[in-house]
Amino acid sequence: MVSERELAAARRLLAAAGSLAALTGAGVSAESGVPTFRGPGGLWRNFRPEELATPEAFARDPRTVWEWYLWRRGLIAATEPNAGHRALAAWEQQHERFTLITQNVDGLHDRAGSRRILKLHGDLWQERCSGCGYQRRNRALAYPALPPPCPDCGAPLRPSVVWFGEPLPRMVWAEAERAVAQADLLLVVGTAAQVYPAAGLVEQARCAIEVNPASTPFSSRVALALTGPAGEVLPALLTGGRDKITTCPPPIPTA
Ligand code: BJW
Ligand code: ZN
Repeated sequence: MVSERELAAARRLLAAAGSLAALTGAGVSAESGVPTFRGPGGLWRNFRPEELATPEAFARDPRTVWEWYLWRRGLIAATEPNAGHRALAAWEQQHERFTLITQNVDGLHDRAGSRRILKLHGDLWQERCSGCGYQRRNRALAYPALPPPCPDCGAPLRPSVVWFGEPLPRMVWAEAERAVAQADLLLVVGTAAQVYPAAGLVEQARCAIEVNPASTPFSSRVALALTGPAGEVLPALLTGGRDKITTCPPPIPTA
């Protein structure tokens, strides 16, 4: 768990930061009841998420891939944003120079009230045609036939998310890199930081604080690794007291 000393050090870094960026991953939604990708609970009908989140899987078996996404839509539709999402949304309202970058496709940051969100891996509630340029937002939890056909050309629709081997949306990625380059501090929240290029943003940060109950490849390289759940740590950090200025220190060795 996070000590008062660590929280105070993190608050000092936040107070010193003129501009802030946050990179979130599946862990920020874990306390809402959304399963993460890796680790316990990551399996669905004996499939590993990594096996389904690929263009090859969709080409081979679009029905199974759609069933997985519709199952996730149903599960997410029944959840609510948690205190971690809300703390980030509140921070955005109070600070001009803040950029939220997420790898999540669940829409919980939107529902918590965040307005400017760079979605690196797309959106589960957006669909696009695998043939023509047709796109639509859709909250459907079931379809008469899978994969659903494009109303314009009849080709299979697909979830508008980024699968392994696919490029990230170019403008979104460019904005995320710019935001991290300009930020005095990057909060890295609830990501195993194993998927690139998103994880590479942590390497580009001038100074970073990690919020995660488990350690990641970056835990020993960030200025502070706050070992706890986002729903507890973010409210304590972002809505807590403000201390005096400091500059980014070298990493604090973990006990
Ligand atoms: C808590 C918590 C609590 C729990 N509070 N925390 C460089 C090196 C090696 C490989 C590559 C490389 N560059 C690219 C690659 C290939 C590949 C890749 O990264 N592979 C690695 C796995 C090795 N990357 C790609 O293919 C990317 N595309 C690309 O590079 O394109 C290049 C290209 C250019 C031009 C033309 C063509 C291609 C695309 C990656 C797309 C990833 N997509 C997915 C699916 C999205 C749709 C969907 O949701 O279905 O994105 S995979 C999945 O992983 C999803 C996630 O966004 C992403 C990251 O996962 P995340 O968020 O880190 O979740 P978990 O589960 O791993 O971790 C959860 C964490 O939360 C844990 O640490 C817990 O401890 C923590 N936690 N409770 C806080 N309460
Ligand atoms: Zn079409």
